[in-house]
Amino acid sequence: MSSESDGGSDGPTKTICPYCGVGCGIQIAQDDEGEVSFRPWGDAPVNNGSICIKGGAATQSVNHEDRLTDPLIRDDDGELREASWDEAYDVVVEHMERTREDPSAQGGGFYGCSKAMNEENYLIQKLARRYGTNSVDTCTRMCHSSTVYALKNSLGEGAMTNSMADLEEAADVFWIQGANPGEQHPIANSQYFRQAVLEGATVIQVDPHANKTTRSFEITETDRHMHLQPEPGTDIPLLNVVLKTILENDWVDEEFVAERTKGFEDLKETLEDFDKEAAAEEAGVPLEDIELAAEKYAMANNAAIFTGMGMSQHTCGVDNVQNEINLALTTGNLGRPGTGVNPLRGQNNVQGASDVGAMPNVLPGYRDVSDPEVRADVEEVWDFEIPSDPGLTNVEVSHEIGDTIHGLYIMGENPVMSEPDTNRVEERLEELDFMVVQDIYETETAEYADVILPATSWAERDGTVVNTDRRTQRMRGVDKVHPNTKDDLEILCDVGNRLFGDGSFDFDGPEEVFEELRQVAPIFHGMTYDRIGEEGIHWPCYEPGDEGDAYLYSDGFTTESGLGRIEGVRHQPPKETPDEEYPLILTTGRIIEHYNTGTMSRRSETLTHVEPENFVDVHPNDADRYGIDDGDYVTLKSRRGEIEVEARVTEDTKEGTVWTTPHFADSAGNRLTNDVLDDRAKIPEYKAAAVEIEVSVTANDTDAADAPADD
Ligand SMILES: Nc1nc2c(c(=O)[nH]1)N[C@H]1C(S)=C(S)[C@@H](COP(=O)(O)OP(=O)(O)OC[C@H]3O[C@@H](n4cnc5c(=O)[nH]c(N)nc54)[C@H](O)[C@@H]3O)O[C@H]1N2
Ligand SMILES: Nc1nc2c(c(=O)[nH]1)N[C@H]1C(S)=C(S)[C@@H](COP(=O)(O)OP(=O)(O)OC[C@H]3O[C@@H](n4cnc5c(=O)[nH]c(N)nc54)[C@H](O)[C@@H]3O)O[C@H]1N2
Ligand code: SF4
Ligand SMILES: [Mo]
Repeated sequence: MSSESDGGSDGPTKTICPYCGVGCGIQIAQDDEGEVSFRPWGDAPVNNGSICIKGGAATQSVNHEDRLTDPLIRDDDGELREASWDEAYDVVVEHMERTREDPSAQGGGFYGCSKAMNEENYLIQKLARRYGTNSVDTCTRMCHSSTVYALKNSLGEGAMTNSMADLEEAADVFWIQGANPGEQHPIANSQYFRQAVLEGATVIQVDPHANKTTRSFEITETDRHMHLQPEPGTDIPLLNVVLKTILENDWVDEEFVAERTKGFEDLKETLEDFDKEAAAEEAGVPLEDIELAAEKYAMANNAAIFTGMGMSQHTCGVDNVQNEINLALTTGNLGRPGTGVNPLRGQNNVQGASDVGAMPNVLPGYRDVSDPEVRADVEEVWDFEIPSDPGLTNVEVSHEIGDTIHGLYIMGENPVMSEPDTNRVEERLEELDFMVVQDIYETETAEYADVILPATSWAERDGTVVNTDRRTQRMRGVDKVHPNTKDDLEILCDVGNRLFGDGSFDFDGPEEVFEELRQVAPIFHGMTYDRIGEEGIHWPCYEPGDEGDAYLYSDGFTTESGLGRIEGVRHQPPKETPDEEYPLILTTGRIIEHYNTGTMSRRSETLTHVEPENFVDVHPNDADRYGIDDGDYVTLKSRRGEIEVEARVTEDTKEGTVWTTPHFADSAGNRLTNDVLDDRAKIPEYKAAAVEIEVSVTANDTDAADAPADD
């Protein structure tokens, strides 16, 4: 099913960068040996030919010698051996049938892949539902599920309210809280936001850690911009100070609040006895700085909020984002160009994977699976009964292993590194009866798999993806690098046909799958492959003439009442806060060179050359306190595990807060993180855990030049 027609050595092929949700267009070429290389795409719609370090290096991991080339089966002795596809499928089907019949089981869990195409995520959710469960999910759960919950609940749609281009044109304040676009969405930052800033826009960054966003706008070097550095997990008190300052100074947009919102009285009540001084102290930010930031936001003609993992990945993630919504609604900063509450989406297709229904509570197009009318509508097309109870989220599935979950089908996720509390995840995976991993490499998770199915990579196949501002774009592939790999789409159809044999998975290529998606998901109904073309189309696109909306809510919100919902929220500290034994707060974040669990970026020569290993940022005062010099190796220990990493002594981080990344296998931040969830969105608290720190190898030690021993 790889696109022989589009690829080969006939010339570069236009596709989309496989890393982040900005959705930059790139070209790829292939030589006679099958090696794939990068070419710029000069007039690509999102990026006009610009590219960040990851986009330019993306093909390196495609050619890497670690690529899976053939199906692998684990024998009884625990060893993996190569097998034919038929043999591998037989094992998969036999186990899946057995698990389904187990009366104590919920039927197993399915993980979709935010690196795979819309069509493939559509198929895995259809496979799960045909199999008898709604327990299908993707990494969106660990990412922006809390943001989506709050946005959907209070405004109507779970996506960015505005698009990058209209923000560039119209916003005069960018309020960036818990997001680092300078590293995580570099082209959005350099191409769109930077342009606006050059033309006079102000940036207010709220982040415990200084980073490339801070530096790219020279935030600390002018009076125009501000960097507020709160302690992790204190965003609610900080934003409540902002909101109370706005109320006290009559900076509320009364007309907007009266006509387009509800719940303002509730906010007023919440803030009535609220003590601004105490809250600012709790956040560790001078009160006058927060007040000044509030004034800058409230005085803007158009102010846009950007929200990221620093807000979403807390047990109070939904409330964190609700408070940002409160800020936008109270000041009338919604429903116009240059405004809104904007989650820059993470992976190249995390938006699309959710849009096409790889979520436990919704069918394609965000249609409620528990609504009998919705199910009946989709059943007309699918011709099988859809289970009515919402399924488990991926982290809940993981928690249920050994109890009600006995089998996992993982298409392109790496939970051993990406879920919180790695040591427990590994113990649970040992308890599974059966796990199939479908990936492009033998990942840390694949070490626990019974069957490993080798997929083609993004560069070798066709399909569509949705970027952060809802632009649906086509990806096109070159020839397979390894002949015995298969597209995710083909694998899912083969498994579906073998399991059910009823025609539900008879598709001849991605366009046929997309045609079915259009029938069941109204937001895609007006799109076809031809219309998407090279420019892409934003959803919602209900009818063939629709161009999609550049920004949402110009006339009203899509909540039931048509009003935007304001709701006062109160501080809920992280579930684990520092104490005598574990005196520091650890938070985790990303760096520009590496990507999530690093399976791809660690297999890129360029990226590993720039950043070969993990590190922890420690404030100079903490370094003094614990006797740490820059370059020492330190042991970071939480109640759940420990890692050894290089210490970087820097004022980038706040005193009392240490900062590391989730990217490196031997020292991944998730050995330490706390596996507690937001009640509603079920997102883990990746951004706050209590730790202690101790020098293990000093920089002066001659051994220190080498990587640390694993003791
Ligand atoms: N280079 C690169 N780009 C990526 C990725 C990658 O791994 N590498 N991953 C992609 C994915 S999947 C996603 S979801 C996005 C994520 O993009 P971002 O949302 O930018 O991700 P993070 O770096 O995890 O977190 C953002 C910031 O939150 C800050 N933070 C930590 N705790 C708190 C807190 O309590 N409050 C506040 N206000 N801030 C806090 C961190 O210091 C960090 O600077 O990036 C995507 N793009
Ligand atoms: N401590 C901490 N942990 C975090 C976070 C954090 O900020 N801090 N962030 C969380 C967030 S936002 C996210 S999104 C998750 C990410 O969690 P994961 O989704 O588990 O991590 P990735 O590394 O993106 O995994 C993608 C997998 O897909 C495989 N893959 C790539 N292309 C293909 C393909 O075409 N087909 C198939 N079948 N497989 C493919 C890759 O090899 C890799 O194994 O991590 C979460 N974990
Ligand atoms: S900004 Fe994102 S999509 Fe664009 S090249 Fe960089 S990683 Fe790829
Ligand atoms: Mo993410």
